[in-house]
Amino acid sequence: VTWRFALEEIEGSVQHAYAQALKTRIEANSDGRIIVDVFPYGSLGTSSQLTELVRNGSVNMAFASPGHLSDSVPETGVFLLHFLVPDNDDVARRLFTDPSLTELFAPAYQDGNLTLLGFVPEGWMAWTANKPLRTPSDFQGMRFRTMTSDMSAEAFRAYGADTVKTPYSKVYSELQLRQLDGQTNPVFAIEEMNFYEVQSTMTQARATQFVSSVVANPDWYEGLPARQQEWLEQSIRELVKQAWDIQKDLNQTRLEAITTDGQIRVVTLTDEERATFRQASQPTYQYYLEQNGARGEQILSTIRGMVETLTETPES
Ligand code: 6CS
Repeated sequence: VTWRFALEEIEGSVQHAYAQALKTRIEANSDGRIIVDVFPYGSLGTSSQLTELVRNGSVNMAFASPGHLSDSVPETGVFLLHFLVPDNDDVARRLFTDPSLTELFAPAYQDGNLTLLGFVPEGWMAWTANKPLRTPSDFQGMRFRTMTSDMSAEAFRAYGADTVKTPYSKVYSELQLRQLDGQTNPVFAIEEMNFYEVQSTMTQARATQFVSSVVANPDWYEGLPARQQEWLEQSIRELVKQAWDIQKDLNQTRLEAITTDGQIRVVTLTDEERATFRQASQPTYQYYLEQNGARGEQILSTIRGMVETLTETPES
């Protein structure tokens, strides 16, 4: 049996590393009875198109990042809110690898005709431009690329940016042609998509962690024999446990690769500067709640509660 799994990122990426890990586990857990065919980003289409391919059953599974998905599964827009998760690796790691997150979001994905298998973190998002971005006023009038959902854009409209929703594959050329002035992504992506060649400065704001989800076609998933479902779920659980360290290593290595010879300058925001952005981001929380009603309120308060508990109980 072959399972088809599509990625929103190219070979060598965090999603590719996750897919390789998942493939290895599924093939081992099933004793070779299942083969996972991995399709890196490229010929199959944009992130939103990949999600459609899952919905119509052309592929069985894919990564679906809230940055693109939150137009069709609006509850996932919570992951695009800035400063919801503190600048604390220990808290972020435990939050984004907590299996209860999957339960929390499963009904929302179901309504969007997708089965949610799990969430994985991919690293803190940096903001790139041809200048440092130290205050919201630095965003005024900037043509700033975001992922393609409304909530992705809203988070930067709150700072005064002139946001542009662009598929991942088009970002490099539009930055190069100066049709875009800036964009946001984790460091590994800034390296492998070569954005560092066409942007002078990377501002580390640690306002959001990039999170993706693994989704499956509901009919395909429901039709799997019970033990195949168990192999899949077990493999996902094992992947999620390893995910934080995988992305952390890759982001660190790529940071060194693009900064050692000064290809891109790194600016790290101070606590005061982050506080100004935090203030400016407040209306986006209201926007999220307006879009998502009672379920949105429950999701937001659950995540806030988890953050609070994790912050009060640091891992020994
Ligand atoms: O910026 C984007 O569109 C993409 N960035 C990453 C790191 N993964 C997938 C997503 O489509």
